[in-house]
Amino acid sequence: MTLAYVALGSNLGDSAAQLRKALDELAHLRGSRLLRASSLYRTAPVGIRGQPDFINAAAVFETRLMPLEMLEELLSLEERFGRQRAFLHAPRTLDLDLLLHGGQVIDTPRLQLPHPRMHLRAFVLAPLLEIAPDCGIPGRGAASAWRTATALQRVDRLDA
Ligand code: PH2
Ligand code: MG
Ligand code: MG
Repeated sequence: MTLAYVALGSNLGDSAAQLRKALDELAHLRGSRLLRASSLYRTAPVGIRGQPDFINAAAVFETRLMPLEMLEELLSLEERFGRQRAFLHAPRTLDLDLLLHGGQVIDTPRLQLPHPRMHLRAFVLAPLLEIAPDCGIPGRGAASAWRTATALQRVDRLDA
């Protein structure tokens, strides 16, 4: 069994409701056990202009799925939530990004692990550190060490 970390995001429709529903679905992810899910966070868009705020969260699983199998499961869940890909970074009902899968380092067009930008994004780090304060990123060191570098990115935890 391997620990796998997933980032959730949405900025189209009722994003908070969609993330809560996605977490309910992820509790039944094939070959996996959802160990912990973070709070929801309202976050300023990063690398995108003129879009609404996002709701973001993170979850950690124990899984027997291989990384590409897990990716396929996540993409099919995005589709069931009506994800459209009109253009790069188009507003989305649900985005599920595989961040880490054990200590695996993978660099293929289909999948990169660890997620190549996770350490630069407060919307990933804040929820991730809530559920895994000691989380390490292969090749980057402690996730917590990157939080200061992202301190200017707005992330607000929503009330439970
Ligand atoms: N996702 C992106 C790009 N920018 N910004 C925020 N705040 N939240 C996201 O989930 C997000 C983003 C690409 O997937
Ligand atoms: Mg993403
Ligand atoms: Mg994605």
